[in-house]
Amino acid sequence: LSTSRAQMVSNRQSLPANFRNAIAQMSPAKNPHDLENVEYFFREKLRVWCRVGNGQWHLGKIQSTSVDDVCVLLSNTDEVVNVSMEEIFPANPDILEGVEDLIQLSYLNEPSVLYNLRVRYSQDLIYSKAGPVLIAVNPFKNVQIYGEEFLSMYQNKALDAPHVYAVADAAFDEMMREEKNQSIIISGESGAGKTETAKYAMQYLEALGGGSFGVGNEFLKTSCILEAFGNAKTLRNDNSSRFGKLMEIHFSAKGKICGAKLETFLLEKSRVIQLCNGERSYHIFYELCAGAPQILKERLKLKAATSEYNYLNQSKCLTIDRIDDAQKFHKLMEAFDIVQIPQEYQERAFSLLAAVLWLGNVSFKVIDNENYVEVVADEAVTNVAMLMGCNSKELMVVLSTCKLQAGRDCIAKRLTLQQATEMRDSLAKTIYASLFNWLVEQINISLEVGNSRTGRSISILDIYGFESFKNNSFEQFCINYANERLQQHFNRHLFKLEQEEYEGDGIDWTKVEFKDNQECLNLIEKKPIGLVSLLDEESNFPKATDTTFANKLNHHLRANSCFKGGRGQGFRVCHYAGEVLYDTNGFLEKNRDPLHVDLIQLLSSSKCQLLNLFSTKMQHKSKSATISDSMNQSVITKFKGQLFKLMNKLEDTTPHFIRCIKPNSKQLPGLYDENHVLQQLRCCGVLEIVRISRSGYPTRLTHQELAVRYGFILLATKFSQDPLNTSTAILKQYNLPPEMYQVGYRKIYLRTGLIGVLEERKKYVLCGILGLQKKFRGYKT
Ligand code: AD9
Ligand code: MG
Repeated sequence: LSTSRAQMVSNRQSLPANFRNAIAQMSPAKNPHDLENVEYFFREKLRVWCRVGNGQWHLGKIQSTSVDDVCVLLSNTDEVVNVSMEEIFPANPDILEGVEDLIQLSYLNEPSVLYNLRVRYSQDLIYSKAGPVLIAVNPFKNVQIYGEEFLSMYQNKALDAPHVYAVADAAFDEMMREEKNQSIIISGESGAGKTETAKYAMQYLEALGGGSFGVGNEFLKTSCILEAFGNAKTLRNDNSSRFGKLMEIHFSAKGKICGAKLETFLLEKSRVIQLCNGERSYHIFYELCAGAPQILKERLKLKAATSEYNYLNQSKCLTIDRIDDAQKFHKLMEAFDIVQIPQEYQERAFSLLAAVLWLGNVSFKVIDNENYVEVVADEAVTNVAMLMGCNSKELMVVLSTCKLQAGRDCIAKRLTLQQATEMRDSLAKTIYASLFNWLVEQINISLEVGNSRTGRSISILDIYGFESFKNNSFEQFCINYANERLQQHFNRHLFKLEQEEYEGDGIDWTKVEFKDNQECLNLIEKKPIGLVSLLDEESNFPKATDTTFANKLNHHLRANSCFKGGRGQGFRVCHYAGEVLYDTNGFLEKNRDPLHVDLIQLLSSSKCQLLNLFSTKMQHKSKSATISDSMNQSVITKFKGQLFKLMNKLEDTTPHFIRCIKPNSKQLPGLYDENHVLQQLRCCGVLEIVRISRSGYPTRLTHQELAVRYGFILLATKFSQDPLNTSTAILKQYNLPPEMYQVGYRKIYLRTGLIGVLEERKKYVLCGILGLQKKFRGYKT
């Protein structure tokens, strides 16, 4: 090998000057926009991408160049435009149009990646790969690539095109082969298709490892319950999951499913009491109202229309296009039976849902000029009491007063209108969140088959993607924090993979630089001066307000480069996916999420066993909080603990990453909004993978592949039995500089852009041969 490399160094001197220049300047990291040699592209009449006034990318050819800008003839309109050097990138040769794996692209720039995905999307090829990562572009329509036929093709390895089935299959194979736990980590923005993708992955694993595990489709049925109680229509997605979930599926030594475990993260409780215009509360409320049989409706005192409930009517959105809530309710009842929730518990759960709805209609009247209130004794409060199995007088007292300890006595103090409303809403949120957690427990009981833990498992993570809105609050902060952690896991894993591949193939591993997000994680997690610690400290301080919290952050976190202060109550964080401005308004209260002792007592005095159960859990929680550190109870600390547990679990698995992309914000098929896609490619780190690969050798061809594609240039005598020798002979023949490639045992590793050079060289040689042939024929005739 070393002799062949030496030969190549000397051969390089014989390259034409412009060609040599092009290659020499092609070494990575020299130029941020790839087009190191505009002159070369101009002379060779190669296609380039250029961004014109409207921000869109267009293909074209360079007509002339000057110091600062370039004149380009656009291919689609024949228009000539002037663009600056920064807005020009090399386009890939035709043979690389619509490649399955972005890593195959010779030029890994943003317009090329966008175009490649677009070409595939227009042919309903919604899946692509970016090295080890699967990219799934949401089709927003039924694409005929699922179901039994495809399941069996992937199982029999008759198909290997990128697909979520292929990812699940690879995870399964690796688990069986290596006896190592696997994970499938799905991310993407709201509406990008994470939950659907997770369901297809579960469908595949259920088909593969079914058999002994019940009657089949258990996972999909549990998804139906979870979606009814944990999903809602938002402005971004008609079926948006408002919680994160991890489904851990266990397999026997024979590869049969022997149980599963579901874990959920941070349900959005505020949705129960407060809605944005155009959004809905959790599906289950509308499904219950639309689908409950008359007898149940009467028992639950349900009103005829959902619009009569204050918790539902505030957003002026009660239905979803093309969704039949009543039919969904019937599906849910079937799922309840599969999960074996006893009839009486189902009814108790429905009673609590109705109680929550009626709670929203409970009203207060102000009884003195200090704004103190009492509950209006109407059908709303009577129904709540009846549905909760409580005494209505007691309920009214709890909702309008709070008990204060005065020496040995306990006195009741009236609440103001605002305090009473908060108490009422807090009760509604507590009941709903407890019901959700209880359902997750029931699902877990039904999925657990024996105690046969085998160490063979595949965990599927469907977690909220990075969020950056105009107004970002505590929820976005938690979501983005989770994404920072996942991104770090992703980066580290990718680098490990790269390194392993290089080392395994016997080539030099020169350390590839990569952007770690540790600094941002420090900003959030560092003790005692990190965002989480400061938030907890301030939440525990009775006189603190959201403004004092913002001031505290500005004062203590300045030194961290990921922290940027903000005006008033705002602060900005530079996340890996972009800068986000948070508004501290509501942070402290959401983080404290107080459990009122009076409410817990009310629940424990109820005749409803479910409420008794919930109150016992809460009592346990509040007791442990007073015994140890009360900060343990804060929402952010609990979330952080859950995240750490999750990361530890994932560290023990071989990860498989799926990045879901939403092609447009209208949830419509066939619409590919480039800017929207680009923003997500940046956010979910797809361009980061591309960047990582650029730092190394993005193009990898086996020796056989190289011989098939470019070997025609060799004389028959130079073909060797040893594919490695053939490869080096080919590269020598093409006069490629040795610093631009590495020769491994199995593969050839090429630097960015080299494959394009090879293609051009091949064309050049072929033209020469064709010209000769023509001449030869002409001579003969
Ligand atoms: V959220 O963060 O929970 O708000 P997800 O989970 O990323 O979001 P979801 O899976 O719910 O998005 O997908 C949104 C919608 O896109 C679905 O309701 C489907 O209508 C549509 N979708 C997603 N993936 C596919 C698919 N592979 N085939 C067809 C799809 N339609
Ligand atoms: Mg979802």
